[in-house]
Amino acid sequence: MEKHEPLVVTSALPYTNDRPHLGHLRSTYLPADVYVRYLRRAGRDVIFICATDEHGTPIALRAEKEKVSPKEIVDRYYPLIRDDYERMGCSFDFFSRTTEKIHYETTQEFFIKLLGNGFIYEQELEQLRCPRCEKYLPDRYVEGQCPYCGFDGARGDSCDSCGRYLRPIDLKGPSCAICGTKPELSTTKHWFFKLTAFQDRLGEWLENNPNIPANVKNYALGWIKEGLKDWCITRDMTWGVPVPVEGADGKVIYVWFDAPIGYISSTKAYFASKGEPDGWKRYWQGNGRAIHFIGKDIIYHHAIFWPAILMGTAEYNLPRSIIAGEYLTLENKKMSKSRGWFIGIDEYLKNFDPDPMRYYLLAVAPLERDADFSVDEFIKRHNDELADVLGNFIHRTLTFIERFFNSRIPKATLSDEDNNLLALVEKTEKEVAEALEAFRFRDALMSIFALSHEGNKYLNNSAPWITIKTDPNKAAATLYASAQVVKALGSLLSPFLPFTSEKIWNVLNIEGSVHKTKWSACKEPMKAGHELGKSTPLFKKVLPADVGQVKANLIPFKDVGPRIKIEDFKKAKIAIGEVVKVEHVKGSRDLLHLEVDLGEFGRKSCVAGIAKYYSPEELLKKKIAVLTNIEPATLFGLKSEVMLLAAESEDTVSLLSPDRAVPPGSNIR
Ligand code: B3M
Ligand code: ZN
Repeated sequence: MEKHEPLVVTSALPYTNDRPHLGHLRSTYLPADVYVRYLRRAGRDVIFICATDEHGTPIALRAEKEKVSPKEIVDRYYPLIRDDYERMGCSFDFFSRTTEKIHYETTQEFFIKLLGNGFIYEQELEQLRCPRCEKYLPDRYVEGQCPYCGFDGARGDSCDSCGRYLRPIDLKGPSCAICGTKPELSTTKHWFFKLTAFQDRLGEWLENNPNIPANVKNYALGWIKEGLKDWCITRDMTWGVPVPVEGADGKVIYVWFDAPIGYISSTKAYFASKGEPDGWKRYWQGNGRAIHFIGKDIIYHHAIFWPAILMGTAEYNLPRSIIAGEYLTLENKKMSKSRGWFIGIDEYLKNFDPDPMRYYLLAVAPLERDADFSVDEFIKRHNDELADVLGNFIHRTLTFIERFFNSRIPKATLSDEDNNLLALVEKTEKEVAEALEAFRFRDALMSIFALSHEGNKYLNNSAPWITIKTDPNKAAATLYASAQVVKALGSLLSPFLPFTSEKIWNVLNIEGSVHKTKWSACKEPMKAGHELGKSTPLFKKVLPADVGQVKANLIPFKDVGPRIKIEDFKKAKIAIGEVVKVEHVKGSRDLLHLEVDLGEFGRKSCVAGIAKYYSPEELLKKKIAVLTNIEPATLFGLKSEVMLLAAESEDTVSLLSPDRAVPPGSNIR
């Protein structure tokens, strides 16, 4: 990277209708923060900008469902979202909002500029309209099936399954997200951005840009090959930036047009707050460049729409790079806000410190690969790597110095072995810097841990607790070198574990904050005689007895619902029945008709929807659990007097059978 380029680093602007979870942190905010923290210390002219993305249908829909104004929703979430990230250590220089006046102005300027340059035009088009709600249905106001991949939960703006950008009229079998009604087509006027005009330039820009990583490039080039379409950038709704031309009443600018402009308007807001209204230009014009950190689901918007908008204005530089983090699963299952399967940042921080999670998320997999969060793995890495390798090395080094040298860095004559260890610091510093410049966050962190590992090995082999008696000069040299490695670790870890490295700085009794030092501080040894503070262990190991509690604190176990009394349960009469007759129900694909022998309760008829999972042959003679006192029902003209009990999972159904021989009619309690 050109060392003189002023850099604005951004992380995707979160929608202001929900608090963030670990998936967001991992894909976008954490890597951006690590990168910026490194660049600042490397002396680069860099600012880290974020904002909440406060327009769009997700927020309008949410407001509608809660029967409040969208403004109320965004005012509620803005501070929560910002604080969640900041409490995890994300060190934004400025965290703005897209409802700021400066954002409206900037967005409208973009619109007018592009209109003037001939890249925005007006067109009548057919839109979906809900006859029941009596309104047009933009974006997420419609749900249906993706025309490309067949995914059923696609929305009118994009498909979560294949990642494609969609229009409401593209959806198959659309329905209104508010009331479920089938929408009708109706004609209205909208403004379009001439995306097709940029097809070739975008392709060239992507092909020839070595700073765009492969995942982003491949997706984007693939879409370009499929052919781009002009892009409707206005919507029939009231929540958003007003369209700054005549005849646009009741319409606002599409959220995905204004959101990325938020990167620029937030930079403006930042400098305005510092009393330097023109300061933003250094980062977006001249030789200033932007680096956008995003999640992989919004590559289209950042690698296609956004650069095209910038090209169309011809007033700003194109992004230097777009880094797209892949997904995080939770215990190997896709995280899902709607199913409650996720770990919120706020929930995490109620019981844990930020750094162990930062460590885990960065160490578990490279950013360009999917990663999994597993509590067992989290505990294992915390114990083995943070506590045993890093924490232990630091604590032992410092307590030996406290005991043997009165807490002062000893004077030392270094042997080759000691010098080798110190040479490793220089090598590690280089490796880490190189990896970070190339966005290889995991590699960078692993290099630092390799150094810590070597430090541990060196300390064990040199055994200063023995040499202090046999060869005190050697003990002094060992602890001198180890202490310098402790300092190096404190310095090198600062982008990754900002709280821990500050603690290390404090215990080393070095003045000021580690985050304000130069990146090269790791190579500046503490002088002999320098007095250290008192060391306490940096990480507390999770003991086997505490694992259950850690799990309970992390995993979003489902609530079992309202409790019932034992008397209520006893009302259900459940017994073992033996299947004595089975046949398919004529005219139904799913149903089987069974006769079940329930011993003293007699033979009962049962109609069950298990034909997809069991053949009649499989069921015959099987003993299974049956609810015997359910209200009888009639299905397809057949009497169903009892109900079979079965376990259900996502893809199958399993009947419950006793695992020892018991006669039909045995009660289950
Ligand atoms: N508000 C969030 C998302 O789609 C969206 C990002 C905007 S970045 C300019 O995850
Ligand atoms: Zn799809």
